[in-house]
Amino acid sequence: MDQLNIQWFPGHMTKARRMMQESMQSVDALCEILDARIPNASRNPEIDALAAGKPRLIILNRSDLADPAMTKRWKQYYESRGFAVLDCDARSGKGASVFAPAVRSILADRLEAWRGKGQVGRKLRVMVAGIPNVGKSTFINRVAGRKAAQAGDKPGVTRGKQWIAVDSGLELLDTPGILWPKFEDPEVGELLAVTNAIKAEVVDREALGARFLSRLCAIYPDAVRERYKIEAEEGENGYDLLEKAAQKRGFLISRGEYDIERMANTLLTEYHSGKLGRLTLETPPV
Ligand SMILES: Nc1nc2c(ncn2[C@@H]2O[C@H](COP(=O)(O)OP(=O)(O)OP(=O)(O)O)[C@@H](O)[C@H]2O)c(=O)[nH]1
Ligand SMILES: [Mg+2]
Repeated sequence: MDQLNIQWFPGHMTKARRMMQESMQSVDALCEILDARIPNASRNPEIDALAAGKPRLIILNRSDLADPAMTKRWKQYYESRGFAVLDCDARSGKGASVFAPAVRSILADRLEAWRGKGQVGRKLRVMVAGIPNVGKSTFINRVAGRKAAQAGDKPGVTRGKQWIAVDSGLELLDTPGILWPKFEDPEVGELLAVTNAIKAEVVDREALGARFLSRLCAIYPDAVRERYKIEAEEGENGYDLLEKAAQKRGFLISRGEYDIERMANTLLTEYHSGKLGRLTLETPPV
């Protein structure tokens, strides 16, 4: 099956990228929110340049939908590369309470220096950045303990920047989700589309579902068997698998013809809502 060539870098992202570059000067640290199911594909390759040497923190969000053992491995992987890493389920708020203390610990030297200069009331400012729809605004609301930023389950909800006070000494900058001009590896585009970081309208959902079902059969055959009652046989491609699953679900169009597009959409929706279980799609390099 051919790989999908998904690209999505609309004008509002170019604008947001520029705004973030400019705002970097006025923040003390950068907090990068990743999707714990795709901790590599959800990392913006431009983020190091954006961070401009500022202290960093990585949040593995949507940990409720990711395989806990894999989240642990990814956490260790990024820690071994010098990052402070937290895992979080921003929807329920699990993991959010340790964020503010973690920021203060990373920036302890700066706080100390400010104290030395008599700047006792000075606030720490942290930019929260990440791919579209990863949960940045939901995370900020959890950390702040109130609904200050607008959130919603589609990419592109946050359009401008917004400062949100967490407490008297910490402010967070909510930013629009951004991607980058080109996905060098087409698989990255597919993983971003599967996790709803890419607007559904720019994606061939049937082709994406077919490729995704093939991938799941290879890495999580038990989860597929349990949910869709199918098994991948030698020589079957993703469309064959979608058809078998559509048949099991009774998605009949006419005699002997099954609705594989409906099945593709069902699969993608069910994966996103966690109905297949907690499945992580990437393994950390060893
Ligand atoms: N299951 C689960 N859902 C989450 C989690 N965090 C956020 N969500 C959901 O993901 C959707 C997107 O959340 P937002 O906070 O709007 O995401 P965002 O990164 O601000 O998105 P943009 O502003 O569009 O870039 C919402 O429906 C949230 O409820 C999480 O940890 N687990
Ligand atoms: Mg947002």
